[in-house]
Amino acid sequence: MASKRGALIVLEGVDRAGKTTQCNKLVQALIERGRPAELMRFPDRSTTIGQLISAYLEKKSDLEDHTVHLLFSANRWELVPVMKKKLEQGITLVVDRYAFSGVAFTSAKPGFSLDWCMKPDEGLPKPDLVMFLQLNPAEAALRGQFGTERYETSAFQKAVHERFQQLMKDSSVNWKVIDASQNIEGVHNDITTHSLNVFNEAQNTPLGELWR
Ligand code: NYM
Repeated sequence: MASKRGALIVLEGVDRAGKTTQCNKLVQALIERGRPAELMRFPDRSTTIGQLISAYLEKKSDLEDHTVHLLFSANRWELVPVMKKKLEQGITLVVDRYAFSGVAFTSAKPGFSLDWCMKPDEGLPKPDLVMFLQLNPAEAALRGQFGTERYETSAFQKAVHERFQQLMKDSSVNWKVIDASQNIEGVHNDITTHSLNVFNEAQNTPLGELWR
């Protein structure tokens, strides 16, 4: 009998919602429970495409808005073979941002529809679970100064937050909203519970295609 596939679990949210901390803690918790798990993050700045994106985010280069949107998407597609292989091997992937960040951030710019932004990511491996770390922009602001990368302003983050709320209306995606204003352990417990609940289903259904 073929071995059971891993689950594809994504964490999303506005900047400073605690995604990276929680992704690391979730990987650790899954491994401790005997479930092989690995962390991935997008953008993956280590590839050639990722380096173009990184320079753009660090404001070392300028890129036209459609172009950079397509680069973010290409950066996901180039990792798809690796993702599929790991999932087939039974490894669960915990992913720090995915296509939802891609759509929320670009569509927060003037002149970009959600529909246009979603197209390039159509057909990506579909997450079994997407957890949105909900933190309103005012609470995020209380967590200290924004960094210096592109998009790190409160006005832009507010627009991104609104786009995420629109994306979450799509019932074809298994969204769970997590209250990210709790302490780190509280958020972690919620995330772990949702993740463990999704395993059975993931193991017994083939990997789907996003937005198809
Ligand atoms: N970002 C991230 C996008 O604009 N589009 C995308 O497709 C993805 C995955 O990049 N502000 C933005 C969101 C963040 C920035 O992310 C870098 P991080 O997690 O800070 O490295």
